[in-house]
Amino acid sequence: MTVKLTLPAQSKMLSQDFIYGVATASFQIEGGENNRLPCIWDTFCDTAGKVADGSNGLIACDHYNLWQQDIELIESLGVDAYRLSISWPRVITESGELNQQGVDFYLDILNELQRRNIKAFVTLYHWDLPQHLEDEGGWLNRATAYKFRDYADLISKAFGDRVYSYATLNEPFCSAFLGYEAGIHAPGIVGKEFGKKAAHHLLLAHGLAMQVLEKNSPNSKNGIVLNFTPCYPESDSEADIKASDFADDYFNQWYIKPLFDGEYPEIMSQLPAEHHPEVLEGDMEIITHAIDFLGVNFYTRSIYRANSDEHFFQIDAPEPRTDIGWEIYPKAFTELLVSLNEKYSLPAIYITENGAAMADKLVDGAVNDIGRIDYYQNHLNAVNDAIEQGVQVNGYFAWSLMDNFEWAEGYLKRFGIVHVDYDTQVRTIKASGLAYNDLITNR
Ligand code: GCO
Repeated sequence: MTVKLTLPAQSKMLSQDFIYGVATASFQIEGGENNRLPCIWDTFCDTAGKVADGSNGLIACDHYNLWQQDIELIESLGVDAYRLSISWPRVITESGELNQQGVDFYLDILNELQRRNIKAFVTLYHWDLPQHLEDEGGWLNRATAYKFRDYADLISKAFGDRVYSYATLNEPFCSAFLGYEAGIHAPGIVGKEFGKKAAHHLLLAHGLAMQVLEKNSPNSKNGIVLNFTPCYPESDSEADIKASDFADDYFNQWYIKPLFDGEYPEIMSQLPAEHHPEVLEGDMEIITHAIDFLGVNFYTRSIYRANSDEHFFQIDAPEPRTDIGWEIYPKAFTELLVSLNEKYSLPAIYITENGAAMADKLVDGAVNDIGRIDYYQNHLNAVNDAIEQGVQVNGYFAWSLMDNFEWAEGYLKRFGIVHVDYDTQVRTIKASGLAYNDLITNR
């Protein structure tokens, strides 16, 4: 049985220079922990009750050892690009020098990608902060932003011209809010007074890293990856609309508005002073450094109602939902892209992540994940609709290349277009991976 992914015949997404890729992140796939310094996710995993299945990243997909076959796998999918992240604690020593063994691991990968004509989209920070920096306050410590700049400087010099695109950060919302406010991601700090402070240091880190990337890697496309969960009101009531707008500023616009407008959303004035970030003179100038692209990650939307105690109340996600409980609502993807394009003067966009967790079953050596194919079909259409409405999207990355460590969910949720058997490390391309390959190769 073949299920196809299709796009309208005249779609820009069928042109040869539209970039299709697959994405992963270091901690989620690599394993090989003994060859690097500990990071905040190692500590988080070792803390009882934090990760749903009590697992860790010690082995993960064993990509540290299996990277050659994984690159063959990527090539077999027919994609133009591979988005990977660099493990900061693998490439930088505690005293701030390059760790050559770790650098060589990535150089081998980058060289192999180049040899196979696959563009490397490198993310410098996908959440695996070295633990020794967390011990100094992590993203609540302004100095971490400068440590990140130094790391970006050393590693971009070491990589030379092998990288097609650098993203400074992946989803600073998750690092700041989930890590330092809600506490459901590493380092697990809880408190409303922390989230926006961490966010500011992350955005500062981004701007500082942009400065060194511009110098060291002027020919790559340098930018940032943000995630968006568009906010919708439960009803047309003024109160619900106000609640949903507040949530949108708090969760989404907070991370993009400073990049383009040099200021935080106006709701700052409604937050208690103790929750405000410390913004020093010149910070916003650094943060507004021009970017060559904006990476957009999209999975779902959320719905809000007014609430008398808080600014908003998020209601349960309606059906249909993916296996991780996120509503499937592709229309929000189109509306998001169109609205960002209206609000900000954006550079080109890459969809750097989009995909779905499904309760896959490997039967007779195959995974017939038609639910995931359906998700991809509807979301590819949603991107195409946005392009037709004038949004410049230059590429699309499926999250993820393969099943991997899904953060607080451990290995329970599968996002891959390739199945991973964690006992044997055997990879099996799912029906969605075959459909993706068919779409790309038959453009
Ligand atoms: C993300 C994360 C990924 C997740 C994916 C599904 O950038 O949100 O980068 O690491 O695995 O989003 O939750």
